[in-house]
Amino acid sequence: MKTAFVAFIVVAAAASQAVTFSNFVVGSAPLSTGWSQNSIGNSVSFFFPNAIVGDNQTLTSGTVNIQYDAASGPAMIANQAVVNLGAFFAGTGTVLFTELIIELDANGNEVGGNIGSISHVFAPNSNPVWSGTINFSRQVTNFRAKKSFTLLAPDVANQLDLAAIGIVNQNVQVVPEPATMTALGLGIAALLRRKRSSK
Ligand SMILES: [Ca+2]
Repeated sequence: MKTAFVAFIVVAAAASQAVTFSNFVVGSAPLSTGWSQNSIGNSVSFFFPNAIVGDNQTLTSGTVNIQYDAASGPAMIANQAVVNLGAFFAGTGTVLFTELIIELDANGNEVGGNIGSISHVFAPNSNPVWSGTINFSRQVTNFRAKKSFTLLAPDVANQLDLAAIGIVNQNVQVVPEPATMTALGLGIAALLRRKRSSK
């Protein structure tokens, strides 16, 4: 009975671990036109129906930039972000990706330099799907992610040249603040004491 009660408290604490994603800034048209995002739990995904350059497209090169803020949630801290990307490319098609992570203070101002960064190039013959992990140089409760995609597909005659963004997904890893673990432990101990004395 006591074990079930403690397990319930731990599950309730775990259920509140959602990261909040906000302040999305996405550009630029026409490649970013029609963009959307979807966030579930600690994960955010972006969709770009018009992020394509190359043969028979409006542009043969262009950029898409994504910026958003993330908050780790009550009593949690973020220490890592995993990037999952997919791209379509043919002929000369190339997609250059970079991302920077910057800590934010309580007012949403950027503080210090980058606490993490990563980059990747999708080029002819490379795998169309890629994942990378950004380990933060320090644990933070609020941060800003800045992603940049440069799409290039200069025309070469008699071949299909295209570059497009497919999957853009990010998973933020959060862990309990050390102080919270202590408080949670003390809270459980207090509840158990109260339960015991009320019998
Ligand atoms: Ca061509």
